[in-house]
Amino acid sequence: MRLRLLALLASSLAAGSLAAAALPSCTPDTLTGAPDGGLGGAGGGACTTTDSPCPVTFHLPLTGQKSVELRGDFQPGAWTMGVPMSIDGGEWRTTIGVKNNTPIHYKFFVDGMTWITDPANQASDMAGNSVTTASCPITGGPDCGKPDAGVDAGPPPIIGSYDWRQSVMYFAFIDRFNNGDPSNDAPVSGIEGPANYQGGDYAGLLAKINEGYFDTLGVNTLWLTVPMDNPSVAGAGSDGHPYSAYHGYWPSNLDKVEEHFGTLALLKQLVDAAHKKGIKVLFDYAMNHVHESSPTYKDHPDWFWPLDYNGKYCVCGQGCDWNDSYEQKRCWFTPYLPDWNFTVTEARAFSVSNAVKWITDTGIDGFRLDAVKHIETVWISDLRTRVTTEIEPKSKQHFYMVGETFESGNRDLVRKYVDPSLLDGQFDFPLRAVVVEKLLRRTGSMFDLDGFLASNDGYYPGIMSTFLGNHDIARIINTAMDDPWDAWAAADKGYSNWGKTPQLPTMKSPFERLAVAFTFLLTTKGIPLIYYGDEIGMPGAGDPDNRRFMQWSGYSDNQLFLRGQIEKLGQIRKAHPALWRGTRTTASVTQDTYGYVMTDGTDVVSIALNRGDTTAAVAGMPAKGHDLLTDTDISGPSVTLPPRTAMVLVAK
Ligand SMILES: [Ca+2]
Ligand SMILES: [Ca+2]
Repeated sequence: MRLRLLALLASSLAAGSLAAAALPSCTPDTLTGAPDGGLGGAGGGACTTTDSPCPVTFHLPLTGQKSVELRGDFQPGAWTMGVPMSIDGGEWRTTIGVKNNTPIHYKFFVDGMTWITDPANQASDMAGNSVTTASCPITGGPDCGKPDAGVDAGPPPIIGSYDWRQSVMYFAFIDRFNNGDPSNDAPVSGIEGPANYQGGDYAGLLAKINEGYFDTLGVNTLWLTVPMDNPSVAGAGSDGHPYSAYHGYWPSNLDKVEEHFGTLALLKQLVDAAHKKGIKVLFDYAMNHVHESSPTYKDHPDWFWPLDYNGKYCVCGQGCDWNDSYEQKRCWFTPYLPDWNFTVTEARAFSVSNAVKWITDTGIDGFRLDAVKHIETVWISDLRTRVTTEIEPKSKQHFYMVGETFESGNRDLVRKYVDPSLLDGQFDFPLRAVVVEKLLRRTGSMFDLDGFLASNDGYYPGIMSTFLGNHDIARIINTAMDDPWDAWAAADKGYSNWGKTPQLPTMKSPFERLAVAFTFLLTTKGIPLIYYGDEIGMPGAGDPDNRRFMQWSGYSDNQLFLRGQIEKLGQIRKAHPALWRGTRTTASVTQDTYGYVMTDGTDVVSIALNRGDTTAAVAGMPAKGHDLLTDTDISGPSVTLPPRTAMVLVAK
């Protein structure tokens, strides 16, 4: 992790100095034939203005390079973090949209170390960068290019009146959240409690929506577990315990609702109730595999990869490799989960149609897409095309798709799918890793966090989801303890996912640290995700202990403190657009403190964090400020923070 951070810092410094030298004050408007400018900008009678993006394709012959990035001034920050080029035939290639009739300056950044000009383009500026100007024809009438009412003009493009950047998301893990109908509990025989159905259902979630639980918490977007019918059978887990499909990731009858959760009518009622409250609903959609009991598999075995791959028993992590770029797409997660082969056109069309039908049947607003790197990418682009042509013209809103690529150390792979033709965003695993290390485990210093953010703020061309915990990670309160718990240390102490598992901490400090970390998430861009129960610091080891049933009563004072802080932060975020769409600038950094300012026009909010266990001063804050968390006036510009606290300040 440390090496990775240093490498990123070094590369951004090198590129920064180059960028400064690369921008001449006056540049001749050089139009060259090298990149393929002006392709299809007016295709299909689309409205094209002088401000419309005009597509340009860049090429570089393949001569053994390991990686090539296009860098330049075509978008903010692209001299530091460019656009990765892909191998296509015998060349590296990428297509980007650039401003029409406006010169751009660029270079290719090869193997993460060498800058070269475009060999196919002789035009260059005085600093030695390649220069090109794309030209697309101007079409359309006098209203062409004017945004529809209510559309925010900020990137990325947003359809409709809802700006997804203002979402605060909550993962309601249906079986473990709230039991509103004991008649459908039906645990599967022979399975221990932690791996069995525990009774949560749509009726339970609907009750909490109507009670206003999410409004109070400042949550306006729900992520629900996979709704598709799973079989009521046992399957062997990798830990040797038999499991049920309480998690929803064993889809069988793809067009039916899981009966432990409720009916399609109830699910539709739940979505409608959420919408009445201004709450968006996302389903988890599992498209990598089906359960072997699925009629779809029985009827069409040729739609799935065979378990035998040239004599290899192609279960991921056994005969096939989780990380091999080919095998990871065709391997079976377990011997009872046949893996879709989406290179088969008919199979892909069937599966994409199934996903579209769930949208039209229920009126949901987005998908959380599971295990993205394990499916053929064309499935995602096919779904995006159908959503764009069939769903959005009717809903008049953008359908948000966020993916899961469980990669903390590979930002390029995470970013690969964040593209207008694929996903709007992904869960920001790399950012989570840094935030957990710096704010909860207190390793290194806050300079590390600042250095990471310097490159991460502009890294993804979409709306990412930021988070601390999820259903695949041991509960985050453990990591925030004075003596941070983690999987390997826990094993030393005799803890495991089954048997001896962590209890609710009795001291306040871990709850305070979590409140500081949530302050960071709720005052920076990205859609903050709250994993159910993290708002009250529920403890738990790894899967399945991180999926205990939601606690609804008997809270400790520390739990109420943490939830109260998150409720305040949710309301503050709602009241201050700077926190979700503003620009972040660093105000001050020390070993244990971090100050930054979020700005959106006249909305300016300053945030001070102290992760340390002693009182500390944070510089760069307003001279006369008001702390929205404690509702008190504060004198700056240096403010004093007690141990493990944060301030969210507006100028008075
Ligand atoms: Ca139930
Ligand atoms: Ca697959």
